[in-house]
Amino acid sequence: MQPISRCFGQIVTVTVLALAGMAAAQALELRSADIHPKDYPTVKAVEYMGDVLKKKSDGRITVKVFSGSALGSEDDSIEQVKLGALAMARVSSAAMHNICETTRVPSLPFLFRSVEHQHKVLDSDIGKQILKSCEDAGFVGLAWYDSGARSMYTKNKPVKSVADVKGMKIRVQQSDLSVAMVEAIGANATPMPMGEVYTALKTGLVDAAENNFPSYDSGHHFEVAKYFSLTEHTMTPEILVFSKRQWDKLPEADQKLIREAAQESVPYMRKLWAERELKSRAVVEKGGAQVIEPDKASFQAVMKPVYDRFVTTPEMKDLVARIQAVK
Ligand code: GTR
Repeated sequence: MQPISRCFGQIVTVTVLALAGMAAAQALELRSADIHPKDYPTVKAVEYMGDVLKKKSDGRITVKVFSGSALGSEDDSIEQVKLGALAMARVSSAAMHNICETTRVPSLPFLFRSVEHQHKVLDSDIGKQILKSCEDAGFVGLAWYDSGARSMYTKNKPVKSVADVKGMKIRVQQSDLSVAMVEAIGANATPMPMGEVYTALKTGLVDAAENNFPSYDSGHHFEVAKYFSLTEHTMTPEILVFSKRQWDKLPEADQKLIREAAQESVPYMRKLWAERELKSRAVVEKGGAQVIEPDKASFQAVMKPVYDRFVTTPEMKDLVARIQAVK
């Protein structure tokens, strides 16, 4: 028989170990992927969300962002999120187009009249409905982030109207809608991940690409395609998605904290975004890019086939009508 004192010591040790084990089990590190570099507004916004979450959970829940494509392309990280191997991914909502179809709506060409219009829509029930629509596909939509407007940039000649892009090979995001937009303007679409665009432009695999000023800058695309034509043909927002597989294992209280923290990062992101757009425009112009004011109406005039092809279900039609009605 063990002396009583030794027995007691063992009980204390076991209890301490058990408590430590419980604390460790509750500590939660959420891993998130982003293709953009560390200083990009999307990366900073998710890190900010992590700071908020850490505070709200007394240090228990943290976020680690893997930036700069450390976990692969956007399609790779979406796959990981779906499988539950990764908690979150910040991607362009275009990367979700073929996964949950209502995410196509905010990308429809010339749908938003302004940034204010877009913010109003995404902050409303419409934005929430679209975020929610990805759950059946395995993704909890947490937040919309800004991405400004996307414009065409070309290597060999400036684009002043839609006639100038006829027959051009244009890189697009890997989405049917992005392909359709380029077909509508009479050009040939080449879908590929963002990480391949610089080389594709440089080697002449494509004649053009389209994006916002910050990506045109951070991807160094301005060095190989210097004519930036302000077509502003789509305002595809960024989206932050959470793995439904991981989500369903979390206590409701934690789900609530995560949602709140994601929402709190939105105004912060918008501020960073507005600053970054101006900064990137200055950087690319200094680096030799020529910014052109094209005939935007000529692009808008040919987009009807895109609406006809993608706005087909009653839900899609209703969403578009409600967005257009937002003042
Ligand atoms: C950027 C967006 C990225 C990525 C990229 C692209 O504006 O932030 O998530 O989708 O465009 O064109 O692939």
